Amino acid sequence: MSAQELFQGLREAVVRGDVEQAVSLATQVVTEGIDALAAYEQGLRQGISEVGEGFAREELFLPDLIMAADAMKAASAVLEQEIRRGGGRLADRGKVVLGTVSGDLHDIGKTIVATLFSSHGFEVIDLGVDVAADEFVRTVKEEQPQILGMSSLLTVTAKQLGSVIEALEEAGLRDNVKVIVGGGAVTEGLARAIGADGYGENAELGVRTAKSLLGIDH
Ligand code: B1M
Repeated sequence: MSAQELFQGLREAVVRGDVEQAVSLATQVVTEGIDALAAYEQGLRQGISEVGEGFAREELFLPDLIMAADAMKAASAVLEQEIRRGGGRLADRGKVVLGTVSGDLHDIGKTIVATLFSSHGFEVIDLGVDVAADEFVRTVKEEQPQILGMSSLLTVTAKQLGSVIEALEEAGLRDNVKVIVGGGAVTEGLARAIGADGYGENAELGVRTAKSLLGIDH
């Protein structure tokens, strides 16, 4: 199977919510030495986006979303090992605290962002999902990361991003850390409006933005 056929197969497996097929194709990507990040973006991510669109059009329902997410997570776990593999050899680039904001339980995108940061040599503290502003602030105070990364997929929770930045300001910590935001509910304009330092349209661009803010070229 060519790389494109594998990507297409991954996309379809996510749409069908076929965990077994998704894992089998992801394993094939790894064993055949195909670019795992490309398989993630052009295969899995395309599939889950299609499912999201079907859900928005009310052609698909919550159980479809859950099955697709299960297939995506299972196959991602296989690809993530490969994406992370290069990272061990890199110099220590600094510390990143990551999480999905309060009220939001979506973790697939945030997890790939965590994987990519670690593959680029960063130490990652992943706080998970539904992270309250005071937990972000407490962790920034205790861990003193160079980067705070936040994800938001729901329009109703996007305002939390700005609340965390305000809470950092109130705690006198805002100048100690660069804040990067991303996720389906976030745009570059929103990032600018709430005073974030950077925005990642996808995981790769998020990490690239973080590195450029820290003055790391590549
Ligand atoms: Co929900 N969901 N969901 N969902 N879900 C969306 C987000 C939605 C757009 C679907 C739709 O209507 N089209 C919609 C939100 C509408 C809105 O607010 N605008 C929605 C809804 C409504 C809901 C519920 C309310 C449904 C309900 O219960 N009636 C509910 C909310 C639960 C909650 O959070 N409180 C809900 C639940 C779920 C599931 C649990 C079933 C499941 C999540 C499983 C999980 O994450 N463990 C789920 C899923 C799978 C989706 C869709 C289909 C896919 C999300 C995803 O994983 N995308 C989604 C539709 C869509 O996004 N098209 C949808 C793939 C992932 C790789 O992309 O997370 O965007 P993403 O991450 C990207 C970039 O954005 C970027 O990099 C990643 C990789 O390139 N990025 C960053 C992300 N974070 C970043 C941080 C950075 C930088 C880049 O720097 C720090």
